Amino acid sequence: SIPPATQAIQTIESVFEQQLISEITANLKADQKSISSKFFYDAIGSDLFDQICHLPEYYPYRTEMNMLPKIAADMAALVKQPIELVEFGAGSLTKIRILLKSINMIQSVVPIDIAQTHLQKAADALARDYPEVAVSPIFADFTQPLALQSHNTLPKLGFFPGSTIGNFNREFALQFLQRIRRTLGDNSQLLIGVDTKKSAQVLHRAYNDQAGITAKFNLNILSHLNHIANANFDLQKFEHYAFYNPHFSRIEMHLVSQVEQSVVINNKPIDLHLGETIHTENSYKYRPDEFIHLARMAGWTIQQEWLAEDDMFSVFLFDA
Ligand code: AVJ
Repeated sequence: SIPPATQAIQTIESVFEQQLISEITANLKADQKSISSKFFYDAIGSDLFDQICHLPEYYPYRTEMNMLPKIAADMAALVKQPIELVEFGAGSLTKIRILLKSINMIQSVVPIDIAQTHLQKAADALARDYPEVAVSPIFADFTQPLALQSHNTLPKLGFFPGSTIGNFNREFALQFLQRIRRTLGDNSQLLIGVDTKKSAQVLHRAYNDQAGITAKFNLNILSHLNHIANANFDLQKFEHYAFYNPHFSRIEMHLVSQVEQSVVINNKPIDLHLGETIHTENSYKYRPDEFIHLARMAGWTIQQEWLAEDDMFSVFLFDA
């Protein structure tokens, strides 16, 4: 028979899954249908995202990566006591590695990500390469409140690169920044990468690449739902559509229904009209002063700011 501890974990997991499925169906019944961006990241989606990062049109990843060695060197001079690095949405841990290379005061690393297998592999590899650093991955949806069961009293450095904060609307971004300030504690700092406002054409191209990888990434969210929410989306009946909405300073990604259709999800039908869209992602862009203002409203004090050439990307260090 199954030992009690295992049973308890299974119960928690299925409650978690049921909550996710209710959330998914509710959003697909709304006036403007939507699927939360966090569902992009199944194994295939995580791989496709890594491919997006290496596309010529997708400047945010490349630009931030080119900034990080200098940022890490500047940080190394600032960090004079042992710290714990906590990354929200850690993915493949490529960026953590750049920080570890320069900031030798990082004694412990807590990467948080929703893509379990992807993170487990990356965390194992990191632990092998840095045997002196404690690596404690957390598999969680970091958009939900989350307690860090602190296994030490080290001051925390929060790390939220890649402009993932751009997925949140302003209200939720503010709430998130407030919440992680509480989670990380009074002594903490936050290093965060934010994409900037720029030419609408440059933005448009970054989400409409020639190779069609972003389209695949967008469509793959449907195949992920087919697996986790018992849905029957036919990917052939949807088209990738991404555009810059200057009124909200955000890229919007949608999936446009190419026909009148009915999709079944968790045994319930969802009707889609020809041309109706499912909104899958927002990617908000901020002027540096706007973002500093938002962070200040959440209780964070600006410590240092790094801007890429032509202000293509921004990285900020805040004190709690
Ligand atoms: C991971 C949220 C920063 O918004 O640019 C890339 C995701 N979507 N191409 C972004 C994404 C389409 C990316 N973030």
